Amino acid sequence: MGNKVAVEEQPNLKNYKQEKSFIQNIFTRKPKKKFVLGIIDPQNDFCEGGSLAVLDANKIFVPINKLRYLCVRHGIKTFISQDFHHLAHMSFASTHDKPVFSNQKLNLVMENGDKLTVTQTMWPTHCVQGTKGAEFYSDLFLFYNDKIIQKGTKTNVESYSAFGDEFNNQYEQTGLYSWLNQKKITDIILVGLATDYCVYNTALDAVKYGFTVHVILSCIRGVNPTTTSNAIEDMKSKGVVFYDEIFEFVNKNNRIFNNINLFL
Ligand code: VGL
Ligand code: ZN
Repeated sequence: MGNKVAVEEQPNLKNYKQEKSFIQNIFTRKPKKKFVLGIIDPQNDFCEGGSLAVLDANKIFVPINKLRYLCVRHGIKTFISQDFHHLAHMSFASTHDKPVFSNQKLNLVMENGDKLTVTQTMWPTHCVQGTKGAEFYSDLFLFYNDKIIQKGTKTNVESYSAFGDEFNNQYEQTGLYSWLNQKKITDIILVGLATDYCVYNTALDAVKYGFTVHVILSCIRGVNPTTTSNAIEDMKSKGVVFYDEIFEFVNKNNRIFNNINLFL
């Protein structure tokens, strides 16, 4: 009874103000976020026993599979990038007969005749098209509607980023940008290998294209500790959002998972 009186005695003006701000809020609310999961180069050659094995790479697959399960359940699509080189790729030490992991100046002639000089790390031969090393690591769950993005497919240009080559994607476009754009994606959850090369370059391109990038540290590993921590610092400075583990990511972005209760 007391309650009822109190409600009736509330001045109308207060209700009106509340209602007005509620409606205003709806009209001025930012467009809805739309997430996608991006798994970078989860391939045999970057895992234990591979030709360019990244330390502890195998440990990322348990959390990535959990994340994948959550994403599938909540309608979040996945793209998976695949480093996919020709046997004579310009990044291979064997192509130039140079020491592995050295940096070399290369003169490139592009398909359109452009001549470019680059400094390129000489990698061990890895992820060659048609070999076991280029295939996805068998611990990774694959789904029929995963979008596979192949990169590094041209002999004469490096593409660390899943969007395309090192020259603002002038010489190799993978189609990732138009796929994301068409789906009206706003946010990318980025995981995979390797933190200091392909995850890093994909994140920077994504930021440049206007996406919000979320990186989960338990789901990435780097080639080298120094370049890895530099890459993380640089990504942070450019606005990439970092989380230690999936649990933290899900808690902080709970709305995309329909406010699920998480027990990971
Ligand atoms: C990568 C070096 C060479 C990567 C690919 O996936 O990070 N690193 N090719
Ligand atoms: Zn490569």
